[in-house]
Amino acid sequence: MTNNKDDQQRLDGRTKMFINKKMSYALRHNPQKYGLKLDKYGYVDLHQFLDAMNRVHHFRPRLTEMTIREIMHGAKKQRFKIKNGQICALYGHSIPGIIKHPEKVPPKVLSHGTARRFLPSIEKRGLLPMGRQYVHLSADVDTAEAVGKRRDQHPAILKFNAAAAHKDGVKFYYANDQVWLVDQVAPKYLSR
Ligand code: HQG
Repeated sequence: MTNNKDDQQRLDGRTKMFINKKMSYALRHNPQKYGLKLDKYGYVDLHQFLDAMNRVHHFRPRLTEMTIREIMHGAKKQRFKIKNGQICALYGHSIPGIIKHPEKVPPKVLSHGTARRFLPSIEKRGLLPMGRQYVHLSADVDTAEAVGKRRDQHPAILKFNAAAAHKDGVKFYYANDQVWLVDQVAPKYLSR
């Protein structure tokens, strides 16, 4: 690990966002492009990850563990986790092999923020993972609102009766304190 305080101070918001995006891309969507292989929990060796990121993107100054930790701590969303010299994305995966997440008992109610234009389809088919491995749910309405605003200025916030679904045997996976994952959500558990 390089102690690179000066390098960090030079990192502006745009650079941090760029690094964040590339980290998400590598750890959620296309590790292959970086010559990386995630384990079944989505983890990869941190040093291999840093080498790959630097090789592909030619970061100057070089991307270090300290910079990544700084970005992670400063971010509003907890997207990544570093543990035992490995790093993973906590949610959002779209790679072919299913990534396993810890199963947990959910809060009684979860929320899902979405675009109003998707509602007719969601009312009919329920929530589906679409391009990702899992449906993503928010622990609170503010988070759901922020998620929905990515696609609609006035998003629809759906209430998911997680307690009823859990009782019926639906499995819930924990990503972080704000984000929960399920395989899909039947329309009967959803309300406005
Ligand atoms: C919608 C970001 C039509 C669903 C966010 C959503 C989150 C349907 C979109 C995380 C549907 C999928 C995930 C159906 C679901 N018919 N539309 N039957 N079922 N949809 O991006 O939940 O910033 O894959 O409502 O903040 O929006 O990247 O999922 O609008 O936490 O860290 O299909 O990604 O996090 O969109 O977002 P997404 P999401 P980051």
